[in-house]
Amino acid sequence: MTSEKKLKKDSIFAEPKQHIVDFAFDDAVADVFPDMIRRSVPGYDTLITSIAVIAERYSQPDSRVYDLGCSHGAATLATYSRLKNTNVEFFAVDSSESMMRHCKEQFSHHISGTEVVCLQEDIWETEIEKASVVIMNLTMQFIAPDRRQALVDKIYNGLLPGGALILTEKIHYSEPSQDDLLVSLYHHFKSANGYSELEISQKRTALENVMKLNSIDQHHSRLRSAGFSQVSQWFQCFNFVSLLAVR
Ligand code: GEK
Repeated sequence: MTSEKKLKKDSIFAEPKQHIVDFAFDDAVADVFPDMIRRSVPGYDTLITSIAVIAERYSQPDSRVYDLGCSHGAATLATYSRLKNTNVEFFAVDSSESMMRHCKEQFSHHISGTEVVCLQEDIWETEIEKASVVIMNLTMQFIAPDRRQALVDKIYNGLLPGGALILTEKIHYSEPSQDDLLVSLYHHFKSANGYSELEISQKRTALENVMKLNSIDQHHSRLRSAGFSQVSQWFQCFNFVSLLAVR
């Protein structure tokens, strides 16, 4: 888990903006990310701790663990702390230069030498091989929907038999009244965490073109089409779920 003690407060959308530009993982976001993600993702710390527990269960000797869209590297760090005395290799991948800078800085406090390979690249460029565990914690939602099946296929092909993909996503419900309920509970969660109505609505607009949500059924069928033999939902808090897919 991240050790950043004093989290810089996220106030990116606190003032009224004339033009809301598409959300980007730039310096401003990367600087406040640990605060933003905890106040915006219900159960984030539980997710991180539990991902490490699941990763430990599925890791295999002489294999690799990938964290795709690692941001500050929280999932890698938590997993590394459970597996550091094994011969598992870690790959932390993020396309954002700002995120990768923070990630390397985080790792420098906790990890000696070059035990985690940090790759600042698009997931599309990442060669996934000999993987026992692939973590995609809240990243698939930022991948173009028409490329998601190809990405899941690529992850499946890079996993060893018995290897696991841990996939956490914000989801939408196809039944409108259910979706409205979960979205409104989620907004209530954000306002309980100190975000104003203005912040919630401006961020929502900024994310509209960038973050495209699937339903849980779409995630299940994509994972099944790729060939995963077992797909289990192990986490849900409001409209955030996490799936464990085993090859
Ligand atoms: C955590 N997993 O704290 N290639 C590489 N990275 C990407 C791509 C891409 N195509 N698209 C988006 N990203 C983290 C949280 S945040 C979730 C993940 C959020 C990266 C992007 O730069 C960002 O760092 C991350 O995916 C998504 O456990 O902010 O809601």
